[in-house]
Amino acid sequence: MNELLEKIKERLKSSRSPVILTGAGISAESGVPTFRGPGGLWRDFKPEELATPTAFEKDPRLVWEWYDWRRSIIAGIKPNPAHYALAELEGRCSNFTLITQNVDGLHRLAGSKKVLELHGSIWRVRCIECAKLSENRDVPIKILPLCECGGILRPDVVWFGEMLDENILNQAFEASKRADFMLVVGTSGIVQPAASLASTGRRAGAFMVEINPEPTPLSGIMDARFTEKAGDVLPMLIR
Ligand code: BJW
Ligand code: ZN
Repeated sequence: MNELLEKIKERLKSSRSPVILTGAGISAESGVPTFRGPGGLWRDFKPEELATPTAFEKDPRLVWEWYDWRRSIIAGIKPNPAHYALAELEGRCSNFTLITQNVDGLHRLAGSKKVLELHGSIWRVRCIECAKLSENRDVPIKILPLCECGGILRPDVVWFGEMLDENILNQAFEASKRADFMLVVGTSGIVQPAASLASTGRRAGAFMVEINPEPTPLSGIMDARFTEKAGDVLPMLIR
């Protein structure tokens, strides 16, 4: 890995507008289950069966039980060296953009100030009647959680078939269009529109690097790949 590492370090150092896109794999070493890897299933459900508005309409308790399980795991863990490395990088680069698909809040906890959270936050809830947003860190959460207006609260995350926050998504695409270096960390690269940020970076001419032990549909557009874990590669990359 050493020769490759030195080359990528130079690229990163000379980059004027680096963009980092992260997925569940960056939090795996902290103990957060990924969606599609081993241990990614909860009671035999696929995320595609739970992370949808239809699933919530049909059985909000079931969906909340899944989120409550995930919240209880996340509440008890800490960011790992990969999160801390990215927080440190932000402090050193002026034009740095961190985009995450994760809802766990670990980037912020590690000290990252500017994070584009594409899929929302597991620590925010939203009323399905009056749309009021609030922070909620109760673990366990009272199922079903209700709003002051009597409406059911849902996790303020983006489910399949739902639109991403337009403002956040625009910022992510704008940064990817300007990127001269793009690092894609710990994502299976199958969920849209997040995955297309990588193709946008590629088209912009960015130097593309992937950190993922497994090959992904995005591997083909990479200039370089690390097959080691994010927590091993990232601290060395920024050192
Ligand atoms: C490590 C590691 C270590 C492990 N180090 N790496 C066909 C074409 C285009 C689009 C679509 C389509 N069919 C359907 C769609 C739309 C759909 C979509 O993309 N579906 C695909 C499954 C095909 N997308 C949407 O619906 C999106 N909205 C949208 O498109 O709106 C417009 C629209 C509206 C109406 C109709 C049509 C269009 C919304 C997507 C929302 C995704 N939401 C979730 C849940 C969020 C809340 C929550 O967390 O509960 O987001 S699903 C889940 O997947 C979550 C994740 O953010 C997301 C991505 O997963 P990620 O991060 O990649 O994790 P994994 O587990 O998949 O991968 C982990 C990786 O880490 C693996 O590769 C490991 O190898 C690696 N790894 N350890 C480094 N130590
Ligand atoms: Zn309400």
